[in-house]
Amino acid sequence: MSKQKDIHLYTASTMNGWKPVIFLEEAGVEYDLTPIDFSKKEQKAPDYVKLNPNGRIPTIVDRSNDDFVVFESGAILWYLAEKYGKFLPKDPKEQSRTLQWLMFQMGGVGPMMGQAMYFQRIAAKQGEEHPFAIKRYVDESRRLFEVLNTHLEGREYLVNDEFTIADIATYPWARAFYWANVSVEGLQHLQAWFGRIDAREATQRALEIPKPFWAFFGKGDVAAQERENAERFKSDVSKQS
Ligand SMILES: N[C@@H](CCC(=O)N[C@@H](CS)C(=O)NCC(=O)O)C(=O)O
Repeated sequence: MSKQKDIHLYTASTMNGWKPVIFLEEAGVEYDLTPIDFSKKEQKAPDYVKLNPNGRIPTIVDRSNDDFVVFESGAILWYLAEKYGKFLPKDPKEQSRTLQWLMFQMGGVGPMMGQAMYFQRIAAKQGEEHPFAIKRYVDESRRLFEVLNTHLEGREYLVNDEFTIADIATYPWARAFYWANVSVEGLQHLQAWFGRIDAREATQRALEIPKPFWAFFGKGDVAAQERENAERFKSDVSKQS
């Protein structure tokens, strides 16, 4: 029997779910993976909620550290970065900058785009039409993109020229602008940053784990994947009405 890996990752093919996968693939760390199936509500199963009190993905268990459990994707990235000494600058100021952009993603880009996606791709497909909410979240996401664009002028990555966990956290969200219907027109520095990370083999490999969901990026059979996605969150919409 093959030896268990130190890191056991529970995840699914979503923007938050890909963050630790991108880290592990980029760092070349081997890990065990348990895919979580939303259509079966596995993220709400009592045994899983003991690991992740929020009932969401991702979660890691570090078997080499007394089965230490980490939930919240930003905290997972920070934990892995410290454990493996990767994608986190050593200099205290640079490290603080990394944390600032990580928080900007966790508190801004992720939640705003997440709601923009939810209202358009899930709620609307289940008959809940809320144009005011959609406009609010799409506009706010675009505003955050403009902040990223201005910051990225003259920089390769969010923290100067070093690929860090701030890029790992922000990329899967911002790159899914298509799915949220947020325009990136005129944002050439943001687009150039997309291009740089699009060219990173390990990151692109990670986007296929546990399985690809190309519709987020406007590719493949978008209508079919949209139906599949709306279906897996159907019960969330019916709970609201
Ligand atoms: N703040 C959390 C958010 C996690 C989250 O919302 N995960 C979504 C997928 S991107 C999820 O598990 N959704 C399933 C559900 O809502 O039941 C994190 O960053 O880890």
